[in-house]
Amino acid sequence: MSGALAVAVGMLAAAITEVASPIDAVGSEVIDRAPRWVKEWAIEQFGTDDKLALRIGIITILALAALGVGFLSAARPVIGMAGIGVFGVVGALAAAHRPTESAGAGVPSLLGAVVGAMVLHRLVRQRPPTVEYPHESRVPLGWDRRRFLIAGGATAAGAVAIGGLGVAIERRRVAAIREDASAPLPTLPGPSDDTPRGAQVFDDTPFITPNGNFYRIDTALSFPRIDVDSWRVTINGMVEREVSFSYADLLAMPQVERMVTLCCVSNAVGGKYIGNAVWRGVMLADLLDQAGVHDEAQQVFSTSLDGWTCGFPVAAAFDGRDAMIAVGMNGETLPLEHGYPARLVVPGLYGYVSATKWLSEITLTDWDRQGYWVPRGWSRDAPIKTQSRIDVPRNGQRLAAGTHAIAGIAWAQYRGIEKVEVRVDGGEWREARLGTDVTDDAWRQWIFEWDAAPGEHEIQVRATDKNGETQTADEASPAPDGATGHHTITARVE
Ligand SMILES: Nc1nc2c(c(=O)[nH]1)N[C@H]1C(S)=C(S)[C@@H](COP(=O)(O)O)O[C@H]1N2
Ligand SMILES: [Mo]
Repeated sequence: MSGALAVAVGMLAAAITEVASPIDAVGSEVIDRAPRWVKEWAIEQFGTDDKLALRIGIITILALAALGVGFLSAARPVIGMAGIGVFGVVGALAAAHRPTESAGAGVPSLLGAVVGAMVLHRLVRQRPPTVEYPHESRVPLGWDRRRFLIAGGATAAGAVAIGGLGVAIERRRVAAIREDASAPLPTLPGPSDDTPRGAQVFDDTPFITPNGNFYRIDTALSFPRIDVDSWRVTINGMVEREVSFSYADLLAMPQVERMVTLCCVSNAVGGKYIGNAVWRGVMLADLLDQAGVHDEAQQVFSTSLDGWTCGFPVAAAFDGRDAMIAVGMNGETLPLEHGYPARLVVPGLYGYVSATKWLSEITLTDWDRQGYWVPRGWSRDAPIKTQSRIDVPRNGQRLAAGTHAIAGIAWAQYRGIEKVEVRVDGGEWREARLGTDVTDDAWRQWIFEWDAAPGEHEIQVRATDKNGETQTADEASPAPDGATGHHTITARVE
């Protein structure tokens, strides 16, 4: 209970002073240090809920440790206080070590530990001395026990109340950012997020992914501190002149809208970490030209408000593809989850090398600097691989014999999709009908009419890009540069 109070006080102090909460700081350190397979496993197990799972994990470990320490401290209170102290120091070190926090961020954890230790000290002092009684009865002395329980209960209640207050303050902070983010963007002529005619050829997967359903992948446990009025994105490094732009600057510049399908490198074959949106913003090349990029620059390296980094070749900013700093998504202001106030979107590159959310800085540099995921075993260069997915029928679905649609999506951003083929039970590859070719940077839907005979059937799909390259059948896991293989499902026809 003293441990819980310690954590709660730490969280409250962190919320009040707007530094990373001790739990999130430890969580972020865990995320940064965990080996690649642990992260992949976590993403696979918990998907986008991996952050919640991690928080619950940390709190569970803390609770178990507190229980253990609690038992030991019944005999020797010093152990309890030392235990709380150790956790306080771990929390403090984790918080102070975050790339966006100063040493002061450790204070809440230490404060929490001091309060926890003091309360523990008082609690154990109230306990009856552990002496042998000359009685046969094992019933302890009534009033002492009751007082201990009351004091313990009060401590637990205090921990819950203080922890709750900490959570409430953090909620208010996020609500204030969301309030800013709800200001509408200046209007652009023409429709923005209407589904182009003929692009939607089956119902189950919307051609344009609604913002609320768009996958979310990032290392952030809480949203970074964002004050849109003072926010700026700076372009520096190997440039003629450092330039920086405020949010109002970006909104006042010529805006473009581009449909781009974003995809995570950790998307397994058939996975759901992919989404298609109409992004609105300012062309990156125009902004880089204002800074004047030096010839020796190799990498467009970007940093987020929470210290996350990534980088892609300078060529990708100037080869004509629609790389942009986006401020809008599907006709709305860029949602907080997807990088408000601004993020990078680069067609054809996986998100982990290009799509920095909560953008803060763009540095033109060489390849010596490594983005967040590169030293963690992921490739420096990461063009999106040509892939396809079956969305209808669902894997294992039971169907009545007769005609059924097999349908799904295929993508090869920046190259474009030329052809999609379907194969049943290892037979001939047969061409599917494709939805409208809206842009090479977005996925294409496809549909295939299947005459289903009774039995269990294996269905596979493969796509060919506009360079004439057909996706490989070789199965590879997401690391280090994207999964390959044919998405394969089974259907039972009765
Ligand atoms: N600040 C920040 N930006 C980030 C990341 C991150 O961890 N932190 N993850 C990247 C990865 S791996 C992907 S796939 C995309 C996902 O963008 P989304 O969450 O908007 O779908 O964001 C990228 N931008
Ligand atoms: Mo990703």
